[in-house]
Amino acid sequence: MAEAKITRKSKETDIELLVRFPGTGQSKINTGVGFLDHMLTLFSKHSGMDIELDAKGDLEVDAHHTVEDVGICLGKACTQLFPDIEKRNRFGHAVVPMDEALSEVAIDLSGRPYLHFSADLPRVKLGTFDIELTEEFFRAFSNHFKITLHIILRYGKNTHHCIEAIFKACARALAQSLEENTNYARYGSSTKGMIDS
Ligand SMILES: [Mn+2]
Repeated sequence: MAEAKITRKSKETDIELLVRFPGTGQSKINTGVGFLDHMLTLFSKHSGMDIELDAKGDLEVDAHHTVEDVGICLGKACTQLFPDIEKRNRFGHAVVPMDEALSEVAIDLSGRPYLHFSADLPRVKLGTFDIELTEEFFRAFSNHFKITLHIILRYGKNTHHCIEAIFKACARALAQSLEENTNYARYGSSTKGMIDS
């Protein structure tokens, strides 16, 4: 089991993060933003990564800095944990329903950051979590893990369900992309012979 530890302190947030892979289904998450804790707990479970996270952010402003900086730290942790993408599936895809909502996510552990985020969501809050922070979280994550990440919400009515379907699909697609591939272990997953920017 490999682990990565990230400590990040700024004037806006103070974050300690430990990620283990392959995980045991355990997570201990406290960001002060209840909905984000809920999303990261299920992200941990479905991605196969154990996440221990303690984040203290400037919630008196709003949840923006906390959500974004947690995404940055998670991306950095994954970069540390997976230096051997050539041996893994590299691509991952998942379509995940959450009751009436359906989300599709495709991932390429490409070494190049790119986020496509297509979700028609109302600009509401779930607890202290602004819905538009979902995109900010995944942008920070894809920028710092340097992956190509396409997120599409196909449909859905309940905003909580929609966001949950997105996080679950992302976790499942990520788990697939991270699986070790015996063929690629022999000859690599890139025709260039390397994965980089
Ligand atoms: Mn839920």
